[in-house]
This record gives sequence, structure tokens and C-alpha cells, in this order.
Amino acid sequence: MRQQFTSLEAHGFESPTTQSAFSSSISSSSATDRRLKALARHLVDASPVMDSHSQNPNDTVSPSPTSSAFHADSVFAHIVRAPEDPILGVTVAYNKDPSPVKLNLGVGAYRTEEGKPLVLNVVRQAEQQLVNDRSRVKEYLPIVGLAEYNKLSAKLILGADSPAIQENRVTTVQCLSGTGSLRVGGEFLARHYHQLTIYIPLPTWGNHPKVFTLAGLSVKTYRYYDPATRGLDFQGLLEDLGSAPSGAIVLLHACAHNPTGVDPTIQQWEQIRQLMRSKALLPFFDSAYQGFASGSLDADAQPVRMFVADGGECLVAQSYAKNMGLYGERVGALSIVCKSADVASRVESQLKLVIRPMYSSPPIHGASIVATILKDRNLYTEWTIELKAMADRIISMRQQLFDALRARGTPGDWSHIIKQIGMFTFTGLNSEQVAFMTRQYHVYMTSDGRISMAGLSSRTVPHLADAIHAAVTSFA
Ligand code: PLA
Repeated sequence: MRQQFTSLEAHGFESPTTQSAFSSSISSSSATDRRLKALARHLVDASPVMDSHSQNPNDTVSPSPTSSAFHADSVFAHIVRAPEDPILGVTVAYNKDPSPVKLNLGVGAYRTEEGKPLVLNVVRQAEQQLVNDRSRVKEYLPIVGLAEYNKLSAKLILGADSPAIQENRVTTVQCLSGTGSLRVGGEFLARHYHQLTIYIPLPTWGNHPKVFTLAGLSVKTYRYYDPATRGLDFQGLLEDLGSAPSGAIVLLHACAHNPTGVDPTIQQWEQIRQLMRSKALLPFFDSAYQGFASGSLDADAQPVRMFVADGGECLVAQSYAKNMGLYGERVGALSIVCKSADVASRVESQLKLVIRPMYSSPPIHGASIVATILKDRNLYTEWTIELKAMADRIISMRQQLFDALRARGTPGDWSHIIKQIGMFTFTGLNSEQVAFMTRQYHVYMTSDGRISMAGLSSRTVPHLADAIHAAVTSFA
């Protein structure tokens, strides 16, 4: 299988040469060595976009505390400027733009029809309850987080009637949102699992390769998206997973694949499951959008539940950033489904050794909000209604953008906008067209052509459609 790294490179990941040279040079080293080497390479690779400390021959200003001469003997003088993050850097650029028509469709953050961030009503209610409860204190949580939250989170993703939960063979630890859950899971696997290769879809969320490389795993890709059909490359996926070494870890997006918005059908998931189990590939689900794909928490958890129902083992990283709008609270969970309660409890004891030196224990506030909502029947029901409303608004944005492009007679088939699932549309626009849209129309999005539909509103759809139309007709 040929590895394809182009899109990973676009996300600031390493080139194929450095990747393979790196992989072979570290194949025999320990997990700690791997991590240190990965870190070293990561830092060296950061391309020097612009060295602010470089000597400028035209600089006529005399040395001052901010001039280069003054800094020449800094112990950090050799440090090169790192590039901005490919996703979060879009917001940095957006914030600097004074244009009144600017539009941020980079990061996947939900906005209302008025273009404002949304705090869910249920979250406000839960916070009020927490504030009113004078018995609540701010003591440290245990290393694994809030016990009640962990139980409820496992139930949410695996289902209330999950045999794995009833048999006590799931260990769940509260982590720092989805990213932290992936990182803790990655580090645990690097220390204790016999296969150090993780296969991630091509393309995938730009942070995946970085998280897993720094956790000490070797990252490889499997084919996922076919630009020609703008759909799933199912054959390619089966071939690549079919030729992966037995026991390899496979990262799967539970639903609403980022950035493509393309998910396997349930029948395809079943085939993936059979193939993976027959080769003992270890599933690591990233569930960052439960409820955002279909509007139903249960429907979106279906792929994960299929893998748990067969009695096999898997890992699941959950995030409440999007589905509860708790982005900045950093609330997530890592669950590891094991074969027995005994194994699960030993796994948990080792997870604690991963977490303690990393951040000791997780924060209390966000997890308390989630637990308050999940355990209260009324709040829970209200949450599902608010969640469905967010999912529906995103779906209506898809239709409106599609209609607007149709109305403009924009060349091309834009039906993928209404077919794709979740927060993002993978438009197919190239980096040149994206740069043009940002320059001329102040539309901010990632250079791979992904737009966050959740950042769009009825008011801004015409502006985006104008920008896309101009980009497509100017750069065929
Ligand atoms: N996994 C996937 C697939 C994601 O898309 C994201 C977030 C995460 C995990 C991590 O989210 P969390 O740590 O906040 O829970 N992706 C966003 C934001 C929404 C980002 O890049 O950090 C995105 O715009 O792609």
C-alpha cells in the first residue's frame, strides 16, 4: 500500500521522506525514546516562516530592548517561528481582519442565526444549579475525574443497556475534551499495546497525526475519501485495512467525518467491523460530534455500539465541545472496553500513571455541568431538543448554500453540500480558490476547502455563495 501524505502535509504534517526515515530509525527504540525523537523532529521541522530576530541590513534603528542586537545573546535566540495551526490559525487571521463583512468558517464552532456563539439553555440551568448548591467545593478531582460523569459518559456513547457496562468491563476516565482523550489513549497504547502503528483516514482532522506521533505511535494512513466521487473510497479503505499488519490500531471517526462529511453506511460499517475483527485490528473511535450528524445521539453512536456488541475490545474518545457547546470547558472522556472487569481495572490503574504526570487530574466545572444534565431526565430531554435544533440549523444551511449556488449558475455539481454529514462541507475548492476568497471576500476557511457550516447563517449565505462563484469562475 502506498502511503499518501499530501493532505497531511497540507495540515503541517511531515513529508513522506522524513516520515519513513523516522519510522525505520526508531523501530527498535522504546516508547519514551520514540516520543522524544518525535518531539525533537517536530520542533526541527517547524518551518522558519519568518525569523523576527534575523539581522535586517536596512534596520537603521539603534539597539533598544526590542531590537535584534539586544536579543542576539538570548538563550532562545535560535528559536524559529513556528507556523500557525492550520485550523486555529484561521481564527487568528480572521481576528486581525478589520473588514465588516468578514466571515469565519474555519474552526468548527456553532453560531446562531445571528452569528453569535451559543450557550445552551440546559447548560445555563445546570450551571445555576451548581452555583446554588453551597455544599459544592473545589477540591481536586481524583486522577480519573468525576466518577458519576465517567459512568454517564460511557452510557451515552455505548447505550444505557450496554452489556459491556453491565459487566463492568469498561473503564472510563475524564480527560481534557476530545483532544486530551485521544492523547491519553495514544500514550496508553504506546506504553502497553503490542502494535505501535495507528492507521488514520486520509484525509482526517489535522491534529490526529500530531497527537498520535507525539504520544509515541507510528502513524500511517488508509484511503478514505475519493475526490472524484466526493464520496467514500470504500474499496480503497477495505484494501488498506486488509493489508495492515495484524493487531494494528485503526482510528475511526464515529460519525460526521472531519473534514469530508462522508460517513460509511451502516452496511459498510458492518463490513469494516468484520474485516477489522478478522485481522484483530484495534478500533480507536474518535467521537467528537455525537448528535451533530443526524440530530440523534443514539443513531450517531451506532457504529461504536456495533463494535462493542460483538464482545471485542476498543477505545473511544468522547468530546462535549460541540454537542453541549462546552468548547472552552475542555470536557471529554476516554473509555476502554475490555474483555473482563479484571482487565478493565488493571487498564485503569495504568491510565492513572499516564495522566498523573501529564496534568494530575482534570478540571471539575465542565464535568459537573455534563453530569448534572445527563442524570436529570428533564434536562437531558431538553438537551436533546437543543442539540437537534443545532443539527437541523446546520442541515438547513446546507440547503440554503446549495440553492444559492444553483441560483447563481455556479459551474459544477454542488450536490455534495447537501449530501455530506455533520458540521463541515468539504467543498472541493483548491487552496488557490480559498486564498482568493479570503483575499477578495474576507471569507476565512481552511486551505483544504473545508467550511464550517455551523458558522454560516441565512444572512451570510449570499456572501459565501458570491465568493465561491467568483472563485470557481476565476480559477477553473
Ligand atoms: N476530533 C475531531 C474529529 C475533531 O474535529 C475535533 C475538533 C476534536 C477531536 C477535538 O475537539 P476538542 O478537543 O475540542 O474536544 N475539531 C475542530 C476544532 C472543531 C479543532 O481543530 O480543535 C475543528 O475545527 O476541526
